[in-house]
Amino acid sequence: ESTRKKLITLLANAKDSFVSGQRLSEELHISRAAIWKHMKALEQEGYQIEGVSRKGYRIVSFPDKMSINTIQWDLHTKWLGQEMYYKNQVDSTQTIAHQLAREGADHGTVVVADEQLKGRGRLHRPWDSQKGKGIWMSLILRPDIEPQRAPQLTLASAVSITRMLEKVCQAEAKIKWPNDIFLNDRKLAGILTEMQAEQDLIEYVIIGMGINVNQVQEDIPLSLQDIATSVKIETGSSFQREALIQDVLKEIETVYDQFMEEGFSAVKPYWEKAAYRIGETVTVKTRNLKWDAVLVGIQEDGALIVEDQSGKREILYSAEIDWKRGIK
Ligand code: BTX
Repeated sequence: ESTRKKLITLLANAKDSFVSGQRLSEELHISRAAIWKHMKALEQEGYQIEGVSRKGYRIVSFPDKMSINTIQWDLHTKWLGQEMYYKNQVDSTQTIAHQLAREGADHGTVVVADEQLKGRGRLHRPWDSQKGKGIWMSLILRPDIEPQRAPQLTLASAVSITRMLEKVCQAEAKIKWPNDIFLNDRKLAGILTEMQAEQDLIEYVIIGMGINVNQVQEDIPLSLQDIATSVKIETGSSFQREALIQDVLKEIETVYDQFMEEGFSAVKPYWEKAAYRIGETVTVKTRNLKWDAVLVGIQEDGALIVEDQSGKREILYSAEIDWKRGIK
């Protein structure tokens, strides 16, 4: 498995040039016959490989379908996603991640699916997870922090997603507290953080993220036509989902490490830079109440600060924000 990964890395790094069989065999410490067998296996996986005698091998095209190989060959993380599960079709990557975590999966384990049949958001709301179009992924984390700080990981992950979108897609996305990513006023991505904890100890946290990537307008379900969007719809370009996954995992790892070392205050400025509708009046909904208030920002611990017409400030740890356009 790791030889396969090294092989793909060598070939992928050479781009369009050929890599000689001799060089592959020296670097991987395997025979020429073994290399040939690996090439056949890669072709089975959907890689198109050209082999020319005396020149060597090169990758002509990567598989359309995502695979662990194509995600991991250019993944430059230290711990996040080094252990990875890829599934064609699942009910929800969250469910699989919970199961793996219960069975003892390592901190940093990642579950990716091409399609979810029962993708879910908060409060059991459904998350549309069409086959082949988006990133449907769950991360297993085992942070040594108090359980009440887990929501800060949602904010940190949101920051990471906006950074990836800016770098890779040149798209300036905004974060709607606490867990949504918006692009041009429509929902592009969502984060679902779930936790297993006992008193003061986090056993594990699952960060689920759904990012709409290559949907065109007709792919968006009727009920979401006015509220959802994709990178493709907004930028006009398609993106290889693997590349986005590689980058977002790298961003999350960087932000997470900083968060663990320096606390949430290290993440807060980045969050503020990407925050949506700060200073504007929105409708705030809690379990029993609904009122208009100005979004002031977040506290040092990530809680939301809102201010009503009389100037009275309130700190919210769990709430929904809405605005007149009727989003959500
Ligand atoms: P949320 O509760 O904030 O948002 C859910 C709401 O968003 C839905 O009620 C609907 O209005 C809208 N919605 C549904 N699907 C989409 C979509 N594809 N794009 C835009 N808007 C949509 C947000 O919850 C958190 C979603 C996390 C999804 C990931 S995917 C990987 C992992 N597995 C899983 O089952 N959930 C997470």
